[in-house]
Amino acid sequence: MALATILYTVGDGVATITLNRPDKLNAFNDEMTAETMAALQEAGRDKAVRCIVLTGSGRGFSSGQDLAAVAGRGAAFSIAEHLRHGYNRLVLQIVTLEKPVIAAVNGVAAGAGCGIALACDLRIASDRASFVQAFSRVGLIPDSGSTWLLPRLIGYGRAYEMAVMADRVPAGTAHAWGMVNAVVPHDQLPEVTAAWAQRLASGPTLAFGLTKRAMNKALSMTLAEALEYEALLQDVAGASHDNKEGVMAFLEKRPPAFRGE
Ligand code: LHQ
Repeated sequence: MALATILYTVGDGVATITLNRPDKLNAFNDEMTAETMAALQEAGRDKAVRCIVLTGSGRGFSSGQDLAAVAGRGAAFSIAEHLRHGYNRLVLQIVTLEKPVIAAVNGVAAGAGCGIALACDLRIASDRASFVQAFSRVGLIPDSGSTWLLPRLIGYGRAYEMAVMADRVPAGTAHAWGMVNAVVPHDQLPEVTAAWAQRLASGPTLAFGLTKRAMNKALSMTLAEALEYEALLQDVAGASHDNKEGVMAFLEKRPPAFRGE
């Protein structure tokens, strides 16, 4: 892939997508949205990839929509169409990609950048990171999944506070509120992320993917429906190489050698 706005690397089962417009704190223009979607599609297709890391270059994770890029588009510009063709697809792509996606939040995550971090399965934050629902600062409502994702992660009261106050929530508070899985010293973010990603990439990828599907669906199901869906998907996981290998490894008192299938 010839890329202008992101970096894409694959190694040891992990694909790393680095948003790479550091002068703008990795604000999304149309090209960066398209390249990120293409990279996620490639990571989804590539059997060698069993975990994806999304991070930013420089001092930001992403400042959301590049406001300069949309400012001059005139009255014919439809935000709804912009969302449908861009962030909505990107967020759904992350949530439906059946491999673990880690956001390594290296700095500020604002607006759509915050929504995209929330769409990832796990968030590891630098102690310099912060989260801002910046939308109301520019007279907008939260988008990029924030109205759905944020109340589920931190509850309505805190989510609404973030939306209407639009203050920066520092990494420590985000952790206390359940928005991030871990906070690490800034210079340790790459190595801690690599350790988590390595562990996930050597795990039972099929089961991890089905877990993601089941948990996301269960959020809008009754308990009875979720139990039945678990039963259906457990049949699929139960027919996998990794289920047989996991059981054998347990009985033989050795570590499992999962293949991700
Ligand atoms: C930026 C941006 C940015 C351009 C920093 N754009 N340049 C969907 C559909 C359609 C329309 C609208 O929106 C959406 C969804 C959204 O995402 S709406 C929310 C858009 N994002 C924002 O409103 C956040 C704007 N940025 C900020 O509030 C601050 O930059 C934050 C709080 C993120 C960081 O503050 P600082 O650490 O103080 O950095 P800074 O403000 O000095 O920014 C550094 C540079 O990055 C600066 O450029 P310069 O040439 O002056 O050095 C900024 O202009 C540029 N930049 N965000 N979104």
